Amino acid sequence: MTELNIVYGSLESLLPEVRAYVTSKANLCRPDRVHICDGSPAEFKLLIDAMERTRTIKKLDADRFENCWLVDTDVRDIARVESKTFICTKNVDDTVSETKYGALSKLGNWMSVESMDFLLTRKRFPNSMAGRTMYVIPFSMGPVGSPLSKIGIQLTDSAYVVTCTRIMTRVGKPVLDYLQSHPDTKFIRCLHSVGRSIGMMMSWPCDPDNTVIAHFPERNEICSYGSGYGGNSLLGKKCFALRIASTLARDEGWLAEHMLILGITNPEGKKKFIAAAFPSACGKTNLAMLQPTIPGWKVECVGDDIAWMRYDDEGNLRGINPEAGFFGVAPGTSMKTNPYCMKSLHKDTVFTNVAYTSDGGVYWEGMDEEVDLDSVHVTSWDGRHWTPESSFTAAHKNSRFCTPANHLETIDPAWEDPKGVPIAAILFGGRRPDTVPLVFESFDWTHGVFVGSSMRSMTTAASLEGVVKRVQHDPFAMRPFFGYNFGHYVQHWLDVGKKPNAKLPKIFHVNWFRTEKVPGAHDHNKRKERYLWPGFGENCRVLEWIFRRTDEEDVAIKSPIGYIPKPDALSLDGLHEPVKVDKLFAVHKDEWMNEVGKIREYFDEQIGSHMPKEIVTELDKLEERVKAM
Ligand code: OXD
Ligand code: MN
Repeated sequence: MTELNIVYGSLESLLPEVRAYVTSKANLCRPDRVHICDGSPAEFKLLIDAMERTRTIKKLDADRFENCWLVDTDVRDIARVESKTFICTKNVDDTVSETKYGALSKLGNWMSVESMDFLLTRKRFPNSMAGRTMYVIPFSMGPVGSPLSKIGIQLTDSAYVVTCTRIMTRVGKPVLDYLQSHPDTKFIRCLHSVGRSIGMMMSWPCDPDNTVIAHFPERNEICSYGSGYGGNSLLGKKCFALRIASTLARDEGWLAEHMLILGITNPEGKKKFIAAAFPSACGKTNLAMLQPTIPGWKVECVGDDIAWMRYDDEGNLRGINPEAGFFGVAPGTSMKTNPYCMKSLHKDTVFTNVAYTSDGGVYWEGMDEEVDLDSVHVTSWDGRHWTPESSFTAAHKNSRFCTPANHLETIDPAWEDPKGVPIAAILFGGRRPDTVPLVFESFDWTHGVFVGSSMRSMTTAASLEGVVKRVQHDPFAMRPFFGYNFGHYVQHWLDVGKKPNAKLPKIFHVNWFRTEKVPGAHDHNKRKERYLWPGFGENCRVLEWIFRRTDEEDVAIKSPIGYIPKPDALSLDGLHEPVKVDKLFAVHKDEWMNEVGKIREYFDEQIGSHMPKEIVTELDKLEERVKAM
């Protein structure tokens, strides 16, 4: 064991258990230096200096962007890598359901604890931090000290990861102080290294061929090697707040979900909170920050990606946003689609893989109103001169902004309430060009759990793999984030609904993305489609209907798939263009028979006997109702 070279902070500020963790991992990864993070401005300066030295980071024009930075990654390290992400448990069944016909599990990858330990401690991590600094980040997911919050200690050799974690979580001194005064607190161990890359001065070291992201729920540990990007490296986010937290939630009787939380207030001043699950890059951030177009309504944001929800003593399901910032997809974000977000991106923000303009600003696809492309040169995220005629995109499709939540004008006053906010409705949704109406309400909790289990959506660029646009199953929008066997997860949702005295939220499904064929239009023989619903700020019309339904207003009629708005119940006054309500809400027998078939095939192949009987019964009942149409 060698003496650690502590260059910032002191080992004494750490609890003995934390100190032992740091020491053992430092002895494995062999960093040159150890820095114990306190979250201070002085530390921020050191991080920026370190990244400027390696040319990792570029400062944006200070007149327009106060303390804003741009980072470009290695072109091979640009998204989450699902095939290299594993859950390691003693028994396979604890992680994945029984698949049929030898099919690979699409709901998580299992590896034995022993094999993964061998790989990590013998092949990946030894000396992986040589030449670099190991940062020790004490962080809290959720407000420090809230009964709904959890603590993590992340070790990383990436100053970029520290900088983003300072935005995305609560870090440093308050967490250390909390641990000192609550020495029995369990913490999640999070080890991250960008890996052994050639040349220590590389601006974006990574080891893509050997990347592995491992979770050990039985010992509350995460180990991530080889990637510095997003959910692969900001371990508080997907690895902790979803995969590990979902297993904690199963054991402790709560829910950790891939959901935004918003507060919505009607013109009479009545407020409710709604949680909504959509797959990655399907508009959670835009919905959470929505600017309503109907007069008198207000929407405020509690969180845009993750919700932790737990019953209080009165039986209300209360939710917190465990994060402290937004790590949102940049392309498509504009003054038109998300004005509040755009305004908050001018301060304390780190942009990753967006394009750079010659006047020191940023550009991405969709920002055409904001940037005068005639007067600036644009350099694409991968360093090429870009013009609107270029055959490649200026920003990477999965480029991101990382910005503090409290800079948002519409951040909800209760967003850091340690008790959380009471959830009145849960929405599931995806990108569905056909079949699925704009909104429907489930008949009851069990049916709602079935609706979540059978979600399908078009793929997006948030994952490195499977980028081709096709509709895939994405139950609960959690497909890449389950910490345990999906069949058990569904059972847990059913059990949550059976809690005595529970005031259960109503469950809905929404689809902003239904299209129709443009008559006569052909584009290289491809079908040309247009959206049937304007989306964005107009989605408040759907939220209004949901709000009224949570008050049991008589504004719904029964359809074979759930309750839909009565004719005229959806407020359409003031829409710029008329919408085709019939097409938006049509439930076609042939499409739904096909849907039932796809869901059955998927349940059968992927979940088999692990699927709770109640959910299979819901599928049978749906089929009967559709057949009877
Ligand atoms: C995210 C994702 O980064 O879901 O939030 O991929
Ligand atoms: Mn997400």
